[in-house]
Amino acid sequence: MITRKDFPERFLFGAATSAYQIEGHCFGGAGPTIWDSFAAQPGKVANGETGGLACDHYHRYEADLDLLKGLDAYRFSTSWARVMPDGRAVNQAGLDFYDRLVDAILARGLQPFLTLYHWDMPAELGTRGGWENRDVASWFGDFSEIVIDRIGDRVGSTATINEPWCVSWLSHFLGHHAPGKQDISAAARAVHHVLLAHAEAMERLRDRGQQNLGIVLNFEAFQPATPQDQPAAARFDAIVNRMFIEPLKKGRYPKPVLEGLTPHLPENWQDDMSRISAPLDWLGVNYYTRQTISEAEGPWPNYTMAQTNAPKTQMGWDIYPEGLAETLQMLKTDYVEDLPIYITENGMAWDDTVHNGTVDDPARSNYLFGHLAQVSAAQADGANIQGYFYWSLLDNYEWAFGYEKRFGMIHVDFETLERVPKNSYYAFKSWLSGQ
Ligand code: IFM
Repeated sequence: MITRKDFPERFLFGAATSAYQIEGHCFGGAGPTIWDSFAAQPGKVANGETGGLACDHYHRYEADLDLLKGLDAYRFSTSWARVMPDGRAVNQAGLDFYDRLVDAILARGLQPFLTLYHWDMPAELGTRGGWENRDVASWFGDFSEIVIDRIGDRVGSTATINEPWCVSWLSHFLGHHAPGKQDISAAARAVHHVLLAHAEAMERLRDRGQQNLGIVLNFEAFQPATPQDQPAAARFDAIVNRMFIEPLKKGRYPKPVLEGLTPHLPENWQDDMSRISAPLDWLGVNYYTRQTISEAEGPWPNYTMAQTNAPKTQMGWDIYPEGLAETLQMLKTDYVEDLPIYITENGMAWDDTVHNGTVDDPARSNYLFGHLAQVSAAQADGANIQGYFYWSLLDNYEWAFGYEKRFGMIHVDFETLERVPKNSYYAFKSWLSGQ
């Protein structure tokens, strides 16, 4: 088994969360988000649950951050609807919260890794077209400036947007996330506008002298179910893995993406590509699983996911650690060369239960150390990886799955809000301390 010593001394180990998933959105003057609107529609979210109370981290953040002692860094996000409840006016109490939070992170010797947007768009902006409206770039630019003006002096690193694929494709084409559309034109516009909003925020933050700016993308390993399914697998790869990194690093959409999206992209989209491909200081990589792809009937992109016999998480996702090294190798070769990479999310959900004050979750420890071994292998192959964040610190609101899926290293009882560190948490901490 690998040890802490297999990683460079300055390599950062941390845990990640996001605002809407843990804070409790009914506190502190936060406005409704697109997720509140989505959850109010019957059948969209398990039990119609929202992030209204979540883990009550808004009130319990000091004790939650204590649990991170022994790690190097903490990745968190700022809720757009907490800072700008109606998308326009600023809620000072929201900024005050993030001000206190950053100080509390630093007080524990942790490096704060900020993600500006992790899916909590104000509902009011959603009614004005959300990510389909080109104006979202300036709305997001305003929000980014307001946050950075308040806490930018103390965050070591800033990501603009978490998982553009989820913000656009999963939410506007597949319909699984807010706003729940299944419309290729809406999806194409959202894809492009997420990138444009990223570009706008990068420009505004650079103008303010903010350093260490990046973006967080999700990637999935993949294989064709049979050799005949290779073209379908290539379409999957283009949409899931390359639709954002290629514009960001090469200023163009992948060809298989254009085959489907060209008629639906906003007019004159080409004119935005030089802004979108402005340099990044680092890239965040979120990796969880591998998909097995088959051809499907129907219109582009006509692929489907096949079932496999691989071991699975509570989400039903295949456990395939090697895919992380494969992804990192692909990124290095095809896109980023030496650009610093952080693994900004990696983790698994399991149906964890507390027995006599203990949560025994060997599957999660195996998942964690299995993936860390792949990070180490990718480093040995020359990938410039500078840190790893486990997803997630706490069990939390898993979006359309409500509170049923448990990704945390810390168990949360959603009735009493009691926290119980799982055995994987103790395993990670003792591994970090070299024991
Ligand atoms: O919980 C999510 C997170 O918000 C974004 N990345 C994937 C995680 C697990 O589904």
